[in-house]
Amino acid sequence: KSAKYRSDYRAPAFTIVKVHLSIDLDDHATRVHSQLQLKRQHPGALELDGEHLELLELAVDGQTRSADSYQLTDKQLILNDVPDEFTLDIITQVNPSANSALEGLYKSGGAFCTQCEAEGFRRITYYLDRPDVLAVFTTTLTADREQYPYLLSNGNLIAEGEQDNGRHYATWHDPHPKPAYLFALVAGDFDRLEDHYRTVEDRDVRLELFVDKGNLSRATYAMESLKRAMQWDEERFGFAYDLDRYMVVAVEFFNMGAMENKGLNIFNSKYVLADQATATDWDFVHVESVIGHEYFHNWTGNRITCRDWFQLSLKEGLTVFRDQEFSSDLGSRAVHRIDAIRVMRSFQFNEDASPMAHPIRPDKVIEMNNFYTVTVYNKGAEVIRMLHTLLGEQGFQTGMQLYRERHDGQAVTCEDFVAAMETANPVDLQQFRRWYSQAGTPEVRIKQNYDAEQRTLTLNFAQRTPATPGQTDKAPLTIPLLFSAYSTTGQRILLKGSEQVSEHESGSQLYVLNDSSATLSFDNVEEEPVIAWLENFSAPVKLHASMTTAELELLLGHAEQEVTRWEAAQQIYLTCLQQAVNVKGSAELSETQLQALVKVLKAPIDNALKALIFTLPSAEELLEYYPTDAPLDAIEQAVTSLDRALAEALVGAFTETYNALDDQPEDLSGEAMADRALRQRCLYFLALAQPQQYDAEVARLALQQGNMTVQRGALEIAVQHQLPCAEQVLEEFAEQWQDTPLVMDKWFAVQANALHEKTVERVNDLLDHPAFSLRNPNRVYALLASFSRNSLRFHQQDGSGYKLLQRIITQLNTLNPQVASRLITPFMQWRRFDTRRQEMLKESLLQLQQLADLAPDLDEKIASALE
Ligand code: BAL
Ligand code: ZN
Repeated sequence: KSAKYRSDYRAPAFTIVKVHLSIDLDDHATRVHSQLQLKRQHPGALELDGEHLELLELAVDGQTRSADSYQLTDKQLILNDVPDEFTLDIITQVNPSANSALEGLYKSGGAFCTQCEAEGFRRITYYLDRPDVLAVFTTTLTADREQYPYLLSNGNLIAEGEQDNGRHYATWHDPHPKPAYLFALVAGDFDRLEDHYRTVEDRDVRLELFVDKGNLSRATYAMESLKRAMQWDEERFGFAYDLDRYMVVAVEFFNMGAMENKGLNIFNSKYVLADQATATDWDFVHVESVIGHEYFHNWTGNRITCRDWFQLSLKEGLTVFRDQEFSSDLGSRAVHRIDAIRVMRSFQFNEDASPMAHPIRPDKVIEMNNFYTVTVYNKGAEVIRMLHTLLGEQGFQTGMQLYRERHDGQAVTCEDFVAAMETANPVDLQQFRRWYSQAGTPEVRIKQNYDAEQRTLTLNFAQRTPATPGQTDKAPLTIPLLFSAYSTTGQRILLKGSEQVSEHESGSQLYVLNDSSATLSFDNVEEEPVIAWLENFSAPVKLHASMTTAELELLLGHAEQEVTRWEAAQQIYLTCLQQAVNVKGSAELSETQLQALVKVLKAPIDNALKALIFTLPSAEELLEYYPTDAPLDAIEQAVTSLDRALAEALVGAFTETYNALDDQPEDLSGEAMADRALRQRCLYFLALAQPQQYDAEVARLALQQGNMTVQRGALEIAVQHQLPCAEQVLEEFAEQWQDTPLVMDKWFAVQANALHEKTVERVNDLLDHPAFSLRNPNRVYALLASFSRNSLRFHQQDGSGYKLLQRIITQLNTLNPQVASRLITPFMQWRRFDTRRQEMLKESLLQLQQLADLAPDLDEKIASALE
């Protein structure tokens, strides 16, 4: 596969006005008759995409074409000699049962389903498989009636009926022109949950959720979430739903989380099925946010779509921002913000520092599937959030409305979005646009100077973005810095007198750094303030503000913004951890730090926030600070010793907190979830400090059915701390849940995440477990993606982690390249480690590169890693 460049965009010679698909579903030989109405837009041949297809017939305006009148390759069907407007009939055949890549049409369990984004439709029929070709689809599905009672596709059902051979058919019509990536079909036997929603425009929408038989009771939370999402989008963005039906189908085999196909979302079952017994509190949160995310795509993605795949962040960055706001408006804003910040710091900064670093709008792509990344999605959302910070809620919404007025029904670019925001607001976003074109994590340095005699405060700012592959010279970015200043007694102070600083609607003050260096001065400042910078993570940057521990303790105890308190705790931990790494010793917390933390535990603040404050930075977050020759052993010692130091010093406070919190297994309220999260953190530390004393309690909770948050949490503690009960508990838990794959995934993940040295061997053994299968992406993610993120064990000195993952990637290369490609991430940064590890990692990459039939997904990443 060759590289494509953003700058090479050309509109296609033809567009497709209408398409009628007749799909005769069969496990091994599905016949697809596609009738296209084509219309010329530019000179040139008609170049249709198609892969893994058997062409049976081709006719132009009803006249059969012989094989010498077209060119057929394994990727394209090219017709040169065609009229400017004509009808093209194509009959092809595919084998859904042989499709283990799960792109195009495939079987998931007993059902047929599709995944077309980004380029899966070309595995169903020859087509102009690109997002700037918008066609009106009519789809007729035919299948065996008994096996496949439900036949679903996009839009509205316009006809259905029986055939005399035991088969039946259904015809669907979607009035909204759409690109092929939003096409979907499902055929199968399901349990169905129905509800209704009346939109603000008075449309009665029938909502239907399809799940595997026997799972109906686990679908209600998703349905409630859907109704909340529909209402929220009307209220906050003014977007109402536009069809009479909205269907969601949950399937067992799915590469991604879910897919926003018009009117017919297809979901990975893990983001639909949830009840208290089998799903954790975070699972419920994820169900709500993914249901929201796919629903919000109806406007940001479907009605207004992408011109080309380089613009993916146009819909994904914006829709992630929207789903984050949805979760924050409905739940705890701070908790959701902290979650998003952790994703950025643990994964996106890492990607920015890797050979696959790319801007949120990439310039060069070989395999599009490789660009569904934390950069395009999560950094993309941070870029939208910065616009929101700069423009304010009202300005942002005015921009959104103009974007909609200008582009409804079109396939557009990121530039079109920024231009709408700019026209709708009195702002020049010329420099801001660099966020779309520059890769890498900017670093911001802030120095503070207080002259007590003159009572002046001087702040010096500098920004710099390190070079990334193919981009050596970086220009300064527009960086919104939210901040709050505090007196030494913890009183909020407003820094006044600078035109460049404004009061922001979030409650913080705002300074926008535009230049590579800048200075701000303030007169009449009574005392040297303690300043919390980058509040709410107001820009996706690394901040160096050299705060003292005393200043951080003050912010931990007094900051008005909850996220700032959490941030102060993280900085305290990180400073301890880095000191320990530097001396290759154990991490320690000072008496004042411990006291400050005990105060947090007793303070009248949200228990969910407390739980997060008592969640220490991971080894992966710490690794970010060591771009070369990463001291893995010292990091392991630092991380484990800090856990222990905190556990042992705070036994009393943890015991008191643990005993005071109620266990309310039935309650799904935010408050009950927060209590469970804090109880879990306390138990984690208590079982570490007093393993014998807590062994029985942990075992009891891990096996007591009723609330999966509690059960999984206890299981994790048993395994992580290798409590005496661990093996017994693992065995009995597996017996309890052997028939519930999504719960078994937790069981796999807990073992793959464990920091202790037996993990590699255990993961190896689990590959043979009857509940495991390489064919199901959820199983692979649970066991192997978890393991690939467990840096300390993956990089184990003897190289056994490397060998294990290399073996799996080799198998998945042919089975499911998209999933294989996700697992290769930890190999990419091989240059960051010591010589011995570098040699082993490089050898694995070289061996993978030699594979016969190496998938383009892997080829692109390996080539960039070795460049
Ligand atoms: N469009 C792919 C899945 C998602 O981001 O919603
Ligand atoms: Zn999305």
